[in-house]
Amino acid sequence: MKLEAVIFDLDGVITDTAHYHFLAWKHLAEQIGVPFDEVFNEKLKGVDRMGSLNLILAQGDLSFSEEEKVALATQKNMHYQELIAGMTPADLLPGAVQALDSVRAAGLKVGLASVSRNAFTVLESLGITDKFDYIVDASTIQRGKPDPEIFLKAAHELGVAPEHCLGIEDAVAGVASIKAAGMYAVGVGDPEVLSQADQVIPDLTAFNIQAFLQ
Ligand code: B16
Ligand code: MG
Repeated sequence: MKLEAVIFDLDGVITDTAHYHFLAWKHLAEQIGVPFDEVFNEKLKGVDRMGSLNLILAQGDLSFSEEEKVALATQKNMHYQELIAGMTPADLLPGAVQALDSVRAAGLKVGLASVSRNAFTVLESLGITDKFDYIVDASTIQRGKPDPEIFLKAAHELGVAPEHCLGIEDAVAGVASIKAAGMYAVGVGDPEVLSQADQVIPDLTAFNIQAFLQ
């Protein structure tokens, strides 16, 4: 594989907003009587806001009108935005800045593929917006992960063929999205959970771009 670009996921890879999503969804789920734990939360990782709400409602065998669903999703998002309001560069996960810088220093393009509509705000708070050559605007994406759309869009905008891209993800749906896009997938987390990934590392401190360039 001739590597030309690395496309990063945000939540759970670069920063632990995954935990804030968990807290906000758990609060909402319990309010409507749906039991919510870390195991169920795995299914929501990388899935967009309405998709996540639909999974929670299905889990509780609940059905709401579109209007009620928009209100619930908005409530979750406002809670989430309160939780992320105090984020600073100290919230970067170990190895994140080094991984981003090492990719650019190696002469490769750097992309971001997050389905979060809050991604631009989070990147600004972390102070890393300028480390990316292209950041997908989640509001332009029709189909969330595991659909390959978001990774294909990033590759296209970076001007790199998918087979020359490497994607990095912490979510099962995200790894599936990378593989469906025809890219090499590096999973961040548990190898048993991310079994579809080509390689799994515990966190970005273990990411070595040089190993992919030889
Ligand atoms: P928002 P990623 C995803 O971000 C999260 O993993 C997922 O849990 C969340 O529901 C989704 O963003 C939408 O986020 O409500 O902020 O638009 O992993 O693709 O960076
Ligand atoms: Mg993620």
